[in-house]
Amino acid sequence: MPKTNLLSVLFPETSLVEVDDEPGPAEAVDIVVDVEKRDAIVGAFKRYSWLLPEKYAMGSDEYHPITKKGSNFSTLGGIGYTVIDAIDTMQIMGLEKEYKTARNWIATKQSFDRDNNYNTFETTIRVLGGLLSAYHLSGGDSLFLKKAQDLADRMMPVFETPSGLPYSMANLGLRKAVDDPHVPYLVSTAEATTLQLEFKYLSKLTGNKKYWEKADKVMDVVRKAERPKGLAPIHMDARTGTFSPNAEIRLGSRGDSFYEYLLKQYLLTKRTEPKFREFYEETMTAIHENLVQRGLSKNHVYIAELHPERKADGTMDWKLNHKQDHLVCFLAGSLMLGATTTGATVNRPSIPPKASELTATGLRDWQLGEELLQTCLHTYETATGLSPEIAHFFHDKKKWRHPKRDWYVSGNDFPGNPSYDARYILRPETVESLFIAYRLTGDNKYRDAGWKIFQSIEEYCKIEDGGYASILNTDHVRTIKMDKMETFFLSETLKYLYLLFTDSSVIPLNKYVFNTEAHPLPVFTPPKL
Ligand code: DMJ
Repeated sequence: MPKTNLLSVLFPETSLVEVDDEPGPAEAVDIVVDVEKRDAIVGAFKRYSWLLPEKYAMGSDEYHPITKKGSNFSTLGGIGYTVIDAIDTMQIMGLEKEYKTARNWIATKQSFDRDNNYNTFETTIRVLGGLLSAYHLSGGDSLFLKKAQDLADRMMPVFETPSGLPYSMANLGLRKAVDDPHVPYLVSTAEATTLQLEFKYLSKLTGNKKYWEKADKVMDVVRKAERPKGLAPIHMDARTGTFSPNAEIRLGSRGDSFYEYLLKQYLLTKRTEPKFREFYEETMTAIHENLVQRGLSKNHVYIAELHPERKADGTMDWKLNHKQDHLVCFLAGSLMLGATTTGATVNRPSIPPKASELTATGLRDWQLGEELLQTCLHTYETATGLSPEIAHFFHDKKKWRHPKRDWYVSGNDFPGNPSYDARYILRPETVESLFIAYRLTGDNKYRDAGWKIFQSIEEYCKIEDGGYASILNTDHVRTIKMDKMETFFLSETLKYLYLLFTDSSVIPLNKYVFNTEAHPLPVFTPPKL
């Protein structure tokens, strides 16, 4: 089967901007496209995810697949949250018609001039990231860069805090930062530290150093802050630049992409900034030392949380909480990618890497990544074959009651009243890790697992006349669908599934870094600004 890059076939006049070849996982000769499965994923995107939103809700921020309606964050109109998050998936899948329609909407109707508050982090990863990828993948279509710069300029006031940590919201129309009136200066750690790839790449493209400096300053503040056990609690204070004393430590919500971007910042700028490598390595060691636990039934490894607790003498201590968010599953692929880059003794480790090509910490992280991915797949062993939002792990032998599983859903009363934890909201983290694991090993078990997940999505989340919905209870076959299709289903879940079945020349891991919303950005040498 010849290697095909759909983009250069579809857009020959603006074929992919060349990116330098970098050290990193070598292209494997045996990672070839699986045409049938790849095209089935394209079919899902095309027939069920895109055409109907185009018909009913083009340009709306969010899409509701059951009522077939769009909704916007502002009564003044949408900013194209969904379509911008999805456009690079169209480019990568080679969906010319859909791409042209989307681009035309962005060119003629899209506006950020909305007097409304938008979350700094979500807008950066989904919209700014989407525009930057679209710019690169279009071969430099200036429309996307102009939009990206317009958006970033409207958000820049968020960095004007005493410490430099960003406010959590921006009013894009008024070009003003917005603080939370109930908890002033409270910043979520992942949100503050997941802007750097996007703002730095924008500096590289525009030659304007202001984006770089503001984003990099945030990392300097976080680096200097005292971190309990070498880990990062999920909240910070934008006045002082310190971690909140009562905040939990977790790799799930509000913590996750802090850990993800440590590695990715190092890789994006061609490994020229050792401070990120050091920060990443220290932090991974802290995870191994403090959070890694094993299940009672199957001995699966999981990443627990630490919750602050006041002791009888009034001092604070940390207590393990044996819960793992679905979000944590990004870490499996991230550890494997880190092992073959920061943890490698050679520039291009084999596929799969030989033990002799990895350092001791590289080997340690590779093994944890592989094992954690198996745990994430273990959480997909439910009635629907889909993983819940949150898995609690049995840790007390007296309460342990499920010989087949290491985990359970807390407060689940199915089918009647499932807890929030029981839902599957079309999240991507496990398929993201499967994609990375497959590219780094060539082991078909990862494709098989991804295909199984895709089939479960087809069976339980697909709405027959268009779109995909989140489901309320992963552990019941008569689960109820919710009228919401998260934008990350289009930007991440289907993109990573697609890339799992393409050959490895499509967005190769040694030339691209995916932002946390799966928007690929090309690696580059830091510009002299
Ligand atoms: C996405 O918006 C990003 O992956 C983010 O980092 C975490 N949450 C969702 C997907 O689950």
